Amino acid sequence: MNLPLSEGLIAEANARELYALEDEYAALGRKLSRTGIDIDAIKDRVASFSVAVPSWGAGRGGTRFAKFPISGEPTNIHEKLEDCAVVNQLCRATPRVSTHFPWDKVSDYKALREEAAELGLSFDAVNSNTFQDQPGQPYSYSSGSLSSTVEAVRQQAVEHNIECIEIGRQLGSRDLTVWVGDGTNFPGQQDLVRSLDRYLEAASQVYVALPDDWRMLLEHKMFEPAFYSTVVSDWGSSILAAQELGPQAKCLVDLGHHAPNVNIEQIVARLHRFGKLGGFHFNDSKYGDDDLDSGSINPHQLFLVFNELVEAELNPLGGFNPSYMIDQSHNVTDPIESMLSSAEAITQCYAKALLVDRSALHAAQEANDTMMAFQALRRAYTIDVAPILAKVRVEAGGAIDVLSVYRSSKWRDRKAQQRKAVGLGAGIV
Ligand SMILES: [Mn+2]
Repeated sequence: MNLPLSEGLIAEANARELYALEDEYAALGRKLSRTGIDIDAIKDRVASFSVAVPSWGAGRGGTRFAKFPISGEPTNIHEKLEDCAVVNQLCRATPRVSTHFPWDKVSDYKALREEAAELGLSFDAVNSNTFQDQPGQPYSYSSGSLSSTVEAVRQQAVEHNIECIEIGRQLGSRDLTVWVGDGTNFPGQQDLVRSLDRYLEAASQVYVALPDDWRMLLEHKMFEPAFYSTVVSDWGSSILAAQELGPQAKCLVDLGHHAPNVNIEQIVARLHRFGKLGGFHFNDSKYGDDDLDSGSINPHQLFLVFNELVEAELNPLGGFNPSYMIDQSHNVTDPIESMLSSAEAITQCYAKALLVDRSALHAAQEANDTMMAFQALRRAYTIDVAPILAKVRVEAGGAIDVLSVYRSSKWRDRKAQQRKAVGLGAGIV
């Protein structure tokens, strides 16, 4: 393996922090043991948690209006993998990268898989793209893709998804995530029933191309780029589509793809109840699909989502193996720093959810003791789990203080000398 940052740099920085960390970890361990919790057992479960990062998250995103690139930003999948490897080397919680096609196209996927392995990475879900046109593409997706009224357009979108599966097989992926931008901007623009019929018929052609051990993850989104209606608009449409397609079709919940103030943790619980929760995209939101950094606006909601995910883990109902991924647009930060900070926020909420006294919670729920049920959650949420996460990182070879080590590595400055500049232009949404 050939990791991008100097191991000596990380070890030296850790050595300066280690005494304080051991002291804080021991104090937290004593506090938790008074309520019957073994901190080392929690630490082991946190160590086995991971979340994928998206290849596109390594670049500066943008809004519909503009993108402001930074020097040293990655310009191709090879450079993106390097940056993802920096994130994982420091935080040790993001060992998989989710690819997106055609953005990450290369001529040799076997070689790409080896290149990733050399950086300590493997590949997560493959994401298809039928929401924008590519140069030389025979048909436009301007009026939809899998739900288009034009058969040749639907066929082109089906073939692209099947090509993504083929690429994913070579990369070692086992999930195809399908989000379509299909929808309408005007009442009456399309028939709301027939457009869903066309989507289901085309999606079933993708479904039958799935290898037996693959899943098709359907990602719904309420609006944008279509602003009146979208074909797979909400978790209701998503679960109905997944049920119609078959057992390998599951629903993927993106935190930003709902109506404002929707109870997302309840959606998680519902989808799990019917065996259809396949994946989760982490980000945060103030107004809509803002794609802000995870936990930056509403960390309590993130905790409540993890509370349901941990319940699902403990009660798998015949199978629970969700694909977790960070899905954010880093418009004003160094993407590596945002992914480090987000991986920390996500893992913190997982750790806090593990600290919930489940028997006290369930007993209070059964007895209709509202306040004690709420307090079971509140007690766990208010515990500072930072020492557990830092201990997990340091034991896996990562950094205690990820951001400070990243900055002292001068990675971005060095890459600014080596990488070609990214052009200005519109952002990705
Ligand atoms: Mn998403």
